[in-house]
Amino acid sequence: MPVALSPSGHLDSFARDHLPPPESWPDLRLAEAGLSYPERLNCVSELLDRHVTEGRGARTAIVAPGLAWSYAELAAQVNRIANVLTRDLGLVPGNRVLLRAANTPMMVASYLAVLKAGGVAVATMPMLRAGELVYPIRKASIALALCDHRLLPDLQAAQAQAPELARIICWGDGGAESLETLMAQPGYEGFAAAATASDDVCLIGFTSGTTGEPKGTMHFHRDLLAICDAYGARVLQASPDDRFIGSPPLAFTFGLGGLVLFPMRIGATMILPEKAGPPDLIDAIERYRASVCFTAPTAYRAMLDRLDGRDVSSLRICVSAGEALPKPTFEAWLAKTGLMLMDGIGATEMLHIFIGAPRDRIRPGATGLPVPGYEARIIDAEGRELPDGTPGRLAVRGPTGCRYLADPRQANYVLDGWNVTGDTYLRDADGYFWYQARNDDMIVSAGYNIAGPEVEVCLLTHPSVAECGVVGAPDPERGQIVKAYVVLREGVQPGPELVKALQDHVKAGIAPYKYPRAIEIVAALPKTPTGKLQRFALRQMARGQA
Ligand code: 3UK
Repeated sequence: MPVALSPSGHLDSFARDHLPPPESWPDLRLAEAGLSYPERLNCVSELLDRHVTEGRGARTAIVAPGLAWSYAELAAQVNRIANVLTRDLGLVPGNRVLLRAANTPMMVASYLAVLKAGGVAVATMPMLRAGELVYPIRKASIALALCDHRLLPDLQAAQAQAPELARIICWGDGGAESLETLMAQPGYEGFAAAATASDDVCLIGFTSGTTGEPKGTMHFHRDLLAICDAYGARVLQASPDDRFIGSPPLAFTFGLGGLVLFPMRIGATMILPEKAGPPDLIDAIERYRASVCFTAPTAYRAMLDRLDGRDVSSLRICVSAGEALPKPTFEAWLAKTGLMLMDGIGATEMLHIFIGAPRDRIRPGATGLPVPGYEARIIDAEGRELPDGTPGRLAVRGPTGCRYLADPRQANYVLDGWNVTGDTYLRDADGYFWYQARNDDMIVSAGYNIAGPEVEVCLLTHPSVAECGVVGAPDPERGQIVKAYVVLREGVQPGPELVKALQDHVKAGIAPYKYPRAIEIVAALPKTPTGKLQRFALRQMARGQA
């Protein structure tokens, strides 16, 4: 597609200079999606300042342990940080800023301040260690970081290996050089948003690559609004009185959208508990009366066992994404809470969810329908569209799409203007999309194609199973055999009888040739920082290499 960009508002042209070559861009279909944004756009004016100027400044923006900020208070914090960035730290529009913190109010304010000042935010997962921080610093050429002081040591260690990171400013330690001290300077109350173009890059999200180096996905100011105006308005349909909560880190675009952008677009409240593991999440939902929850299917499953005697009746919308939602988890959540989980597939490349169903059109077991504004289809290896009912590669296009930072792998993700996510899906006659597997998660055993996730779904219906992962293990006779790694529920004793019972359970539930010939009981499954099962690590274990 011809890529015609608006005149940039960046002084530092790094982002524009490292966009993919025009021929490998995805089609970006804003008009077709019924979306339009002005040529000059700073998304923070729309997400935050507009609420203050239009008289909603007293509404609650953030609730966290021991703290509540109105929209006006959040705007004031953001202005002070933006002044520190530009006046004390020399930030010019287009500079990248690394952000390192848990999901705290200061993290949200810092993120928004970077965008308001025209910077490019590069948020990093709190659990990343020094070695993993070096790559994004170098790749995105980052000279400045804002960091929660509790997470400083790993960033300092990364800085030793990536000296281009010239300056780290911390908050929370109360020191003379701290962000808070700088923010308190007189004259820092107001800040005019940088006049960025709607298609200037405002964030680089690094994928938690399962193999190879992480990929930096670049997103524009308008993209942050587009996901709110497409998925948020047309599928999620939350209201300004909703109170959003969840577990994904803001460095994962699932968390950024679900916990910050969607609530801010409509002037709703973000709840930011300090900890957000499944037990903490239940505590926080109860304590703060959260009504909209964003987390992964495994977290919903883990919460299920702990819901007895708890009051989560404030919940009305529960979004599940990041991994396939097994139908047994959907059904158990419905039975316990009366709520249908809203499944949705998103990707860092697409910024957020592009297939999902509004609450009144959920079909249990299916991911859903293309989010209005997006198109999706199933293609074969040559890129030809396949008929309904046939599994193939999922391809999507819409207002957002993949733009890797200086990365030849762009050509693998975008084909003919379509974003090809690497997932095997099928579409039914009613237009619903059904997840089958990641393309490389198909197991070929004695000539049969077996989707690992289908076996996982079946195993999860057994009462002894807490979590599981199913992969192919090399086998001299069959090429591969189906091997299941299983985490047992608390109090369940492992043993040969249990293995046999699990195998029989699968044979009774799905075609018997799919049953796991090998089952290994493990204490935990390997996961990415975004909480996804690392099937490649299981495959390595199955090959005896781990
Ligand atoms: C898988 C799903 C089945 C799928 C994400 C919501 O997960 C997100 O982004 P990532 O880049 O991973 C993308 C890949 O994850 N996946 C995600 N959701 C589902 N598979 N059912 C689902 N509901 O393989 C996809 O290609 O980490 C999710 C919003 C923003 C995101 N970045």
